[in-house]
Amino acid sequence: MNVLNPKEVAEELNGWTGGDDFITKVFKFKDFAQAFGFMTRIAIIADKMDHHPEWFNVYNRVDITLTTHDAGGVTEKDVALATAMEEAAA
Ligand code: H2B
Repeated sequence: MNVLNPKEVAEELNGWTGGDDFITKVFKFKDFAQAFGFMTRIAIIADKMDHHPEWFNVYNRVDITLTTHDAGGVTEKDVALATAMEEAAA
């Protein structure tokens, strides 16, 4: 799969930052239930996509890192999952 430039990818998304081989964003919710509801919806979508986030949750905050391990960088799969996250958090 084609590896993309993380900084260029991040610029096309809302609030994402590009690192060496990943894109990252901190999502903030009203409370834990909202954050975990988001994670639950994304878990189902991610598993169907066979593309899984690296994430860390504390209360209303979900720190997300997206990378395609098989490709060693950011790919269209990460763009698709990030876009699904934007829709789920809206
Ligand atoms: N998720 C992510 N983020 N990157 C991968 O390369 C990846 C994945 N590979 N989920 C999938 C699963 C692969 O390991 C399985 C065997 O299909």
